[in-house]
Amino acid sequence: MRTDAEELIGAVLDGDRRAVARAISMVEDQLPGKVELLQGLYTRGNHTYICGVTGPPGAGKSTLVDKIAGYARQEGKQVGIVCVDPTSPFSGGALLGDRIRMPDLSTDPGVFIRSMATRGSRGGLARATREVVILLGATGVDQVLLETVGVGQIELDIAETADTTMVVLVPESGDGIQAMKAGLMEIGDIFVINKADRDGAEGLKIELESVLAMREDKEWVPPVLKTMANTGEGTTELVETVQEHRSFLDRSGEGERRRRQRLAAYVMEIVLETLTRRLWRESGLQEQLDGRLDDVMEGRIDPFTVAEEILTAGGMPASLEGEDA
Ligand SMILES: Nc1nc2c(ncn2[C@@H]2O[C@H](COP(=O)(O)OP(=O)(O)O)[C@@H](O)[C@H]2O)c(=O)[nH]1
Ligand SMILES: [Mg+2]
Repeated sequence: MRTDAEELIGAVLDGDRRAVARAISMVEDQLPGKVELLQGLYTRGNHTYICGVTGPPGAGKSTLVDKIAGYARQEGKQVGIVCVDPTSPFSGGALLGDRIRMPDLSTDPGVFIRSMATRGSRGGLARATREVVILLGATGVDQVLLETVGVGQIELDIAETADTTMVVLVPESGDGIQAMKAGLMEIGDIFVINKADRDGAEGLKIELESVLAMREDKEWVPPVLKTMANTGEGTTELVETVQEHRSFLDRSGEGERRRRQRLAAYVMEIVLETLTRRLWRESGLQEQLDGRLDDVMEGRIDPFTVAEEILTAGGMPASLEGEDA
């Protein structure tokens, strides 16, 4: 007899929309059975190509994603779209907004769109996003487009889930400088200057290109393209460039290298998270820490000694120095 989880896995693999929605809720709400579900789906979703689209709020990321997905649909390919916008002040607001801006796509059965709610811890958001991407990948889509706001470290962590990272900027005074500060120059494989109808697009292009020329990766020099997402101008070239990068990742081995690194980090994260949870919640060490905190506060004992006590109580070597552990 098939279990509930097996049934759900089967339905998600078939691309059954209601099953996909249910599976996503399981992942987002951390419901029981989530792990079994992801285990079943992982081997199918493993190699789905992920294109990240990141940049400041209002740069035109959603409009571009809509266009890119539209091209894939013209070729008869299915697409997954995941939008993460932690700067959105209303829970659920991002979904509505994207629905409004993606009127064709939200009713197209070949497109799976999901906006991530900003519930829970921000680290939890990165984790949930990664898992939703795995889920959508498993439905048999050709690619997953992952929109993130490139503003902080958590957002950069999410962006690292992608195979190709597209950085979207607009010609506004200081936008290039902001991008450099936010670490976007290091992570971008393709740079897009959107709203190229505005003044300063060419200047920003030259500025970006001079910074990118200093990057070490010689095999792929990130191109800088100009687009007007709302009219579609330049988006054909952009889609071609994304395709070129996708081919480059395959043929150079760079895609495999990135995936390997990502998966190692992912497994380590799962182990660490589980260990941490067990240690604090299930082994009574939280009480141990709480009981010692006053002493640390008042300078009667140092944090290192308390950490050693906790490790000993948890049955681990107490030494805080690395080598002999
Ligand atoms: N003038 C101009 N407006 C654009 C262009 N691309 C997008 N927009 C508009 O910019 C606003 C923000 O776009 P959106 O895709 O939601 O940005 P996001 O926050 O990066 O996802 C919307 O009103 C778009 O219609 C463009 O190339 N030129
Ligand atoms: Mg958006």
